[in-house]
Amino acid sequence: METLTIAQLGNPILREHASPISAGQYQSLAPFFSALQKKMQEHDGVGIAAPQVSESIRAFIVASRPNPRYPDAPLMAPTLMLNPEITWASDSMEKDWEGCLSIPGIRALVNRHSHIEVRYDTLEGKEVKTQLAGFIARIFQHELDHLNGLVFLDRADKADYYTEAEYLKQIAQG
Ligand code: K3U
Ligand code: ZN
Repeated sequence: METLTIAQLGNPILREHASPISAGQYQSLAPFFSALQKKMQEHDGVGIAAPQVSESIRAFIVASRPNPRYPDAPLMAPTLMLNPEITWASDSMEKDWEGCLSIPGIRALVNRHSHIEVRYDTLEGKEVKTQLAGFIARIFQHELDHLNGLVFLDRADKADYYTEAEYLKQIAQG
């Protein structure tokens, strides 16, 4: 497996609509998904989508953990989600801070559905239907956007774009 590189904002791969994966391909992609997870962990991310490493296929990993911004975030082991979809979304929305491995050094406030119902396939081909809330729902929506050619800045007000330095000065450290 070639070393994976994270595509940065401006790379047209991030603007593509990623292709569904046929169930027959799942197992043959296992080495790629292992490398994808390693890449996410190397960069300390809580998620990563296949198009971010230039594979335009409908797959991502979600891996929540408590962190300074989201101290109550549940611990969720890295979970691979294939052909994921939102099947229901709450009317209630929440604004909170996001970052992106493809847009280093920038943070923004993004409005997301607070509760969602989703479906996805596992690597073994089993369908999972579940409800997500809070930070995990936020990560899922952020990653699903990557499969549809969107980045978090597309959903933020320009007045809510912060550099990492200003975010740390004004927001994270009061
Ligand atoms: O902003 C980041 C973060 C890391 C740990 C805890 C809290 C925030 C790093 S960026 C990140 O993990 C993205 C990963 C991406 F870009 F590949 F999708 C996921 C993400 C972070 C924050 C909110 C929603 C999604
Ligand atoms: Zn991202």
